[in-house]
Amino acid sequence: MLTRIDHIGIACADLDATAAFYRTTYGFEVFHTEVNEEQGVREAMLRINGTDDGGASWIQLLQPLDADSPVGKWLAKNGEGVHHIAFGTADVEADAETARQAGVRVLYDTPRAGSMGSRITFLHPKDCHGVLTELVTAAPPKAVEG
Ligand code: CMX
Ligand code: CO
Repeated sequence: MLTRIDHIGIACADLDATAAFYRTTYGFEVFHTEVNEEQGVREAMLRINGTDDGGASWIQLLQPLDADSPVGKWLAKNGEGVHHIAFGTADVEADAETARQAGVRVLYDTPRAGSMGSRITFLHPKDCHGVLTELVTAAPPKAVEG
């Protein structure tokens, strides 16, 4: 079951400059940055709010690692802007299968690595009324040691 807006993915040309805009204009701080080679991005996660499923909603700023990556191609065509939306779920495989059964193309046979240890897949934008849609299961909270 999809239970939150997990994040909105925003394609940008300069990650640091865009993160500075979000800090100066809205007061949103960068919570986490990482490079995801498989997805072809350097990214910054800005935590906006917690959600009543125990997760959170984020802004995901995305700078392409190269021009041939999904975000690189999209930026060249459209310029900066909203690239995708992501819904959160406790079970990305089950929700991907529900979408598949509904006739939507799911881009990956099995979920791949996303931000902060999450598992992600994507639904084809042409099957989603023009919106590239990601499904995300967040990593479990780390067990408290000691
Ligand atoms: N939103 C809406 N439509 C999109 C789109 C997007 N983000 N990206 C592509 N499209 C549309 C294009 O406009 C094009 O439409 P037309 O044929 O009408 O012009 C069509 O889809 C095909 O686009 P393309 O430029 O030829 O791109 P590809 O088919 O090579 O790739 C896609 C499209 C969705 C398969 C690819 O972007 C992909 O695999 N995305 C998933 C991975 C990803 O986006 N990773 C980065 C984010 C990582 C993260 O969130 O962690
Ligand atoms: Co995303």
